[in-house]
Amino acid sequence: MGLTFPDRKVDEKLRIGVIYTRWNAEFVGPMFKDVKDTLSDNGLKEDDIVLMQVPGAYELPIAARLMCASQKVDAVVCLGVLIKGETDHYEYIASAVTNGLMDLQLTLSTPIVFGVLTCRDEEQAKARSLGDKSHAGDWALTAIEMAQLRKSQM
Ligand code: DLZ
Repeated sequence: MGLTFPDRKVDEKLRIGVIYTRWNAEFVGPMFKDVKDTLSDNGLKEDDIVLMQVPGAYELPIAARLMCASQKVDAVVCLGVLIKGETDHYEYIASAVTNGLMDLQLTLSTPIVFGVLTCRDEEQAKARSLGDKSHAGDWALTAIEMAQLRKSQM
């Protein structure tokens, strides 16, 4: 069950972007730390991790587009937490972000890792952003693997 990664050393220069939201910062913060720590543990230098903060998840696609256009990143990880409220707002934002990020990576040929949690409540957000159930470290490894794949094909 779950995902395994090839035992691959980062012996080439990779630049990876991490875009993260201020909305639900108490849950996004730990995911951000896991992603950054995992990138560093796998050989990325501080200067090669490009950071950008945005207000909410809805801003992730445009921020990713701007970052890809200006920073020459090999892959981007987008981090956010959407928590279902009483209206349908959540559904609109979740599908706009999901579709926006997928369209963007296919258009730009720059891998964009989907690190956006869609949660029914704060309890679930806490469980998925902290501890054993968090996938944030895997998102960093996915970004490295996809950045290397992109480099090998360009
Ligand atoms: C408006 C809104 C709501 C209701 N919920 C969330 C959320 O759970 N997570 C999140 O990242 N952002 C939320 N936002 C803000 C939108 O993503 C966006 O920032 C605003 O609609 C402005 O475009």
